[in-house]
Amino acid sequence: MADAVERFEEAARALGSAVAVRRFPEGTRTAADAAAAIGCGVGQIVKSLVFVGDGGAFLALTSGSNRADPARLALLLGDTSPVRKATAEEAREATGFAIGGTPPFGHPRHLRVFVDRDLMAHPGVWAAAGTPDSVFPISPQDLLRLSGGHVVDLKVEG
Ligand code: 5CA
Repeated sequence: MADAVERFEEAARALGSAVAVRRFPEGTRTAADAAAAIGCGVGQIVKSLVFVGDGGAFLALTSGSNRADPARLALLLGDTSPVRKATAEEAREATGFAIGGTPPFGHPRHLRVFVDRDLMAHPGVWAAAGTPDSVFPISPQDLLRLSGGHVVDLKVEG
């Protein structure tokens, strides 16, 4: 099986983007781990969170310093029932990658994507590149374009 980073790099290339992946042996599994390894603010880490609503799985690209609010996400979708976090198995099925390494785009099938407005305030952000030890830098504008996402207010306030 091809390394998941190679799969992601190939998928990014197919979208017309050359990503510069960096690997950290100490691990980047969580936003805090990634920020510590990179030496950036945790708010600059993109959490690629898979949720499940009435219409199936979708993605909430959430700043590392925020929590995604399931009630807000349900409102954005127009769902009547609350959304829930995907199980590890559902997340892999939806994105083709395991939790902890889920990239924000380059998935085998189309997923609806919401982008946390707070990510747009940074000159650059970092996201997972397929594995729990890989990340790549990207501008928020390119993140938006390549993910096909929509900027929304999705965080838990307060
Ligand atoms: N590599 C880092 C930052 S680039 C990363 O992928 N972070 S993350 O936040 O996008 O992925 C971890 C998230 O996966 C956790 O915040 C949590 O929401 C979710 N998660 C972790 N373990 C499980 C699990 N067993 N089942 C469902 N979701 C999980």
